[in-house]
Amino acid sequence: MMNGPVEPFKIKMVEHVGMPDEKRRKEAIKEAGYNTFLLKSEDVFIDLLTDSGTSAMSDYQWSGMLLGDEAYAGARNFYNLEKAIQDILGYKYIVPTHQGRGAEHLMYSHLVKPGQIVPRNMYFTTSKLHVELPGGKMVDMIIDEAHDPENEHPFKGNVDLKKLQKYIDDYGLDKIAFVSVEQDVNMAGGQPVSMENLRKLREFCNDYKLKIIYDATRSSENAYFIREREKGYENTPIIEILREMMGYSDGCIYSAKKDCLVNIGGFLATNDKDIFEATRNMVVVYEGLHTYGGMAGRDMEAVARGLREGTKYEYLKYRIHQVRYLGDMLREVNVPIVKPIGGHAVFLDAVKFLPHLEREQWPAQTLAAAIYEDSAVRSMERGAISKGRDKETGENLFPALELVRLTIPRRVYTNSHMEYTAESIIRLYEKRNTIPGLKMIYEPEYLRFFQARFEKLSL
Ligand code: PLI
Repeated sequence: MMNGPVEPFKIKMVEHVGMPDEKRRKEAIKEAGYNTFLLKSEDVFIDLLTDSGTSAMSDYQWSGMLLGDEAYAGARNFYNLEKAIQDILGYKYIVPTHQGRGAEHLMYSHLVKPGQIVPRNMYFTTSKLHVELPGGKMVDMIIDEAHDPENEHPFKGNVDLKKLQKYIDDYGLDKIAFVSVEQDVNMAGGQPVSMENLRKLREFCNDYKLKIIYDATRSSENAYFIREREKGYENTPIIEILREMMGYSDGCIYSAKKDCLVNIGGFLATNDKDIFEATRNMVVVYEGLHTYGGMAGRDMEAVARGLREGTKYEYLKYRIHQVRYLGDMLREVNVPIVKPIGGHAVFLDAVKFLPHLEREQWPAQTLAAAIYEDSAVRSMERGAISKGRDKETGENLFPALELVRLTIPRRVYTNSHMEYTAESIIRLYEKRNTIPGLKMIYEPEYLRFFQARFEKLSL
C-alpha cells in the first residue's frame, strides 16, 4: 500500500553512497569522539544530521546558477532575490548574509543592549549565542505543552502571553530588547505556531510598543501546518498564509539553507527603516557588500528561485508527509518520539529511550552515536549538550527535552531510506538496556555540541 503523497518530482542525477561495515562504523564513531558532527561524510550511509544546506536543488534552480552575475556590486541576482522576498514574505527591505547566523549577528547586535533580555518561543543554539554576545539573555516564553514530548497540542510552538507579561512585569519594559518568534520551532521538535497566536502576540506587543522579530527559517513549513490544522485556512494559498504571518512582525532573520532548498545563503528582511539602515551599514563590515552579503550571485539566484519553489503546496505536502512516514513507523511500535511529528525532523525522546542513563551520561549524545554504530545513519543530539552551560553559574543546563533529531533533507532520500532508518532504531530500542552512556572529555567554549568529544563508559 502507498504511504502518503507521491513525490512531486523525478530524479535526474544521483550520488552514490557506500555502506561502511560494522568494524569501520565502530572505528569511525570512536575516532569522532562519539560526536556525529565529527564523522566524515564518506563514513555515513544516510545523513540525517541536519536539513540545513542539504536539500537537492531543482533543474530550475541549477539553471539559475548559470545565470549568476558575479559583479561585486549590484548583481542582477540580488534584485531577483529582493523581489522574491518582497513577493513571498512581503517585507520591503532586505539585507543578504552568508547564512542565518550572519543575519542573527547583524540583527541581534543592533537590537540588544547589555543587560537586556529577549523572550523567545524556545531557544535556538546560534540565536541564543548571538543574543548573549552583545550582553543579552534569551528567556523562554513557549507554552508549557512544548516541553512535554507526549503532549499532542497542534501548535506547540505557540507563545504563552502570560509568560511574556511576567517578563515585562519582572524586568521592566525597557529591559526587553525585542520579542523573538521562531516558526516551526526547531528545538521543540519542529512544532508550528498558529496564526491566531501570532495575531494576538502582535496586538499584545502593540500595547507595549515592543518589536517582534521572527526567525522565519522554517516559515513555509509552518504555513503548511496552519493550512492543515487551523480553521479558516484550509484552502488558503501558502503564499497568502506566509504574507499574513510576516505581516504581524517588524522583521525577520532567515537561514535560506532550509525552506529555500539551497546549500548556502541567508538574509534579514524588515519593514523598519532604522533596522534596515543599521544592519545594511554593518553588513559591509562582517559579510560583504549589501548587494551580496557573502553569497555569490549564483547562490542568490538559487535562493530566489528556491524561496518560490518551497512554497508550492504539493511539494510541502510531500515533504511534511515524508517526515511523518518515518515518525509513524516508530510510533506504531512505541519507540518514544516527540508528538505530534514535526515539520523537518523526527525527534527521539532519549531519556525515555535510555532510562538507565543519568543526564550527565548524555542520553541523546549516546543514542545518536549508537544509531550510527548500528546502521551508519547519522543523526544529531538536541538536548543538554546543545543547551550548554548557564552563562552566570557555569553549571550544565538540563532542558526537559533531551532529544535525538532525525532530520530529513529536502528532496534527497526516498521512503526506503526512511524504512531502513526506522528498522535500525527499532532494533536498537529492542536492546536498549545494553547501550552504555558517554563521558565528555573535551568541551569547547562556544556551541560545544559541534566539537565536544566523548568516551564510552562501561555499563
Ligand atoms: O545555520 P545557519 O547559520 O544558516 O542558520 C542558523 C539557524 C537559525 N535559526 C534556526 C531556527 C536554525 O535552525 C538555524 C540553523 N539550524 C541548523 C544548522 C540546524 O541543523 O538545525
